Amino acid sequence: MTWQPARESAPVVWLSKLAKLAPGKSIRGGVPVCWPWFGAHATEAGYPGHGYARTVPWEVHGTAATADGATQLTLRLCESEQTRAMWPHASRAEIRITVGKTLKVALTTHNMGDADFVIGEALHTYLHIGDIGEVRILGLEGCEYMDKAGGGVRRNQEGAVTFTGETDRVYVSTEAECVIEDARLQRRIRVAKSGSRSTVVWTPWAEKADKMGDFGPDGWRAMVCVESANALENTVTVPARGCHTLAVEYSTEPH
Ligand code: TA6
Repeated sequence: MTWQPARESAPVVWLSKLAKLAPGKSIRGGVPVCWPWFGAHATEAGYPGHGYARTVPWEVHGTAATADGATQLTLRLCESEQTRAMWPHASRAEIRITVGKTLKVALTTHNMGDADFVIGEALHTYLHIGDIGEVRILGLEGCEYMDKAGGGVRRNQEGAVTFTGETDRVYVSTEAECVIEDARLQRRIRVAKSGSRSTVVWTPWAEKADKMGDFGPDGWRAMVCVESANALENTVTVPARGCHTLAVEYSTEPH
C-alpha cells in the first residue's frame, strides 16, 4: 500500500490518509490491481469497474529474501463463486512483489483452459509527488491517447505531460519508460515496464477527488497515477495453457 526507500524523505508509493480498508472497496493508494478487465466491463454495466481483483482476497503463496537483500512476496488471487460468475475461465492471477532498493511488481495471468481468453489489466499505481502543479511526466511524447476526461476523443501527446486540471488519459501502443520529474521533492521516479502496451495517467483534481471522498484534504495534490496497463486496443489474448506477465519496476533518482 505504500513504499518508502530508506534514503527517501517522502514515500514513493502514495497512500491516502483516508484510504478505506474495507472488503469490496478499492484502496485509495498503493498499487491497485485492475484485472481481468480495465475500466468499465465491456458488456455488464453492473460488474465492478477495473475488474474484481483489487477488491477480493489474495493469499500469500510464497515469501523469500533475495540475494541482493530485497524481500519478495508472491500472492495469488482467491477465486470464488462470485468471481467465477463474472469470469468463467480456468485462470489464475498471481502477483510477485519485490521490495528493495527498487520496487518490482509483476502480475502474471495463467490460462489453464483449452481456449484462449482476452484480458485488460493495469497496475494502477499511485505515486507520491510534491505537488501536481509542479511535476512533468516524460516518455509519452508523440503517443496517441484516449482522453477520458475530455469526452473520450483521441489526441496525440505534445511534449511532457503537465497538469492544470482533471486528467485521465489512456496512452495506447506505448512500451515507453516514464519518468516523473518532481521539482518540489527534487527527485525523479522512473516507471520501467514490460508486457504492457498502454500507460494511463490520472489526476482527479479537486472536484472529483472531493466527490470520491477518500483523498483527504488536498491529498490529490500529492499524488499522480502512472498506470502500466493493457487497455482499449491493447488488451491481451492469453493463449490456452499459456501465460502473460505485466511487470513494472519503480525507482528514484535525484533531480
Ligand atoms: O485510471 C483512472 C481511473 O479509471 C479513473 O477514471 C478513476 O475511475 C480511477 O481509475 C479509479 O477510481 P476508483 O474510485 O474506482 O478507485
